[in-house]
Amino acid sequence: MNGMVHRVGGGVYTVVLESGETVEASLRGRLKLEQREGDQVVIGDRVRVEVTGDGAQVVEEVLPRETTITRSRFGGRTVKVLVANADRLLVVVAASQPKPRRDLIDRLLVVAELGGVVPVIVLNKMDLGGATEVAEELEQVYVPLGYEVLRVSAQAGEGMERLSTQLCEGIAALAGPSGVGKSSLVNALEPEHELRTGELSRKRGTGRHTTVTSSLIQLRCGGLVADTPGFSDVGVWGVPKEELDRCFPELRELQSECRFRECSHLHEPDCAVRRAFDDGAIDSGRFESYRTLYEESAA
Ligand SMILES: Nc1nc2c(ncn2[C@@H]2O[C@H](COP(=O)(O)OP(=O)(O)OP(=O)(O)O)[C@@H](O)[C@H]2O)c(=O)[nH]1
Ligand SMILES: [Mg+2]
Ligand SMILES: [Zn+2]
Repeated sequence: MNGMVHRVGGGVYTVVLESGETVEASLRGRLKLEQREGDQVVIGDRVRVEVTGDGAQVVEEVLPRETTITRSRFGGRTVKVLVANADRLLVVVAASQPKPRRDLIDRLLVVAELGGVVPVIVLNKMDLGGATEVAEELEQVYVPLGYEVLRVSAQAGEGMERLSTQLCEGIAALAGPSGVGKSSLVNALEPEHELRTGELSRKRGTGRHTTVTSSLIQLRCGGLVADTPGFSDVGVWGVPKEELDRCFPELRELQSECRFRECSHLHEPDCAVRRAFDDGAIDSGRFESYRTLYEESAA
């Protein structure tokens, strides 16, 4: 019978079957081998589970993934799928404590674009001082690109209505640095899940990696949400350089007007992107993110 992996840990795969039943399964030998080679079975994977002669549940097959959310560590040379088949990636940042990092937002937006997942920027901790200015700055940059920016506060309960439209349908994954309130947002929406939330480090104002494993949480409102451990090193290892511009909406729409088809938009003549940049039509932080990722990505 087919089902979806909701939790992975210690070689045990918790699978919710189409019948609604939850089973704990192990992997078939062949899949274990692939696992060792780096292609892991992850939460959100649709799998076929069979019962063996002695009554054990075994994952026999992983069905093709529709979307992926990957993580490649900054500077690292491996790519790991974090969540399969997600519909949305909620890029969660805090208005402050910790302050949002534009470069990290851009990296996560690229991860979403690459994996075929719709990104939504969630700005939490709107209850803190100075939050409105931070929100306006982010909205000014990202809304014209077609990205939604949700202002929320897990603490004050602000924006929960709009957050629920993102979380209560299909599969959504929460990603962002430690301490921005990813787990707190799920608790604010449905307290019964009692996700562990953490204190911020007083010295650095950063989170302390309270969530350590990812799992899919079945929300009462109907959606599935993947709460992932916070991370702030997102690389794009494995992304061919010439595919990077299609991950930036403002570059994507101009690239066909460049003289060269494989224009890097960094030094070629007659480049529509550079022209737009010089005219002030492309945000400099965004262009900087593109340049940095271009230099980092595979040849
Ligand atoms: N002021 C304020 N604090 C919040 C808000 N949401 C979360 N926090 C606090 O931020 C801290 C971190 O919250 P978590 O929910 O554990 O953060 P996380 O993003 O899940 O962190 P990791 O699991 O480490 O990745 C906790 O002390 C929360 O109480 C908010 O809307 N406003
Ligand atoms: Mg957490
Ligand atoms: Zn160009």
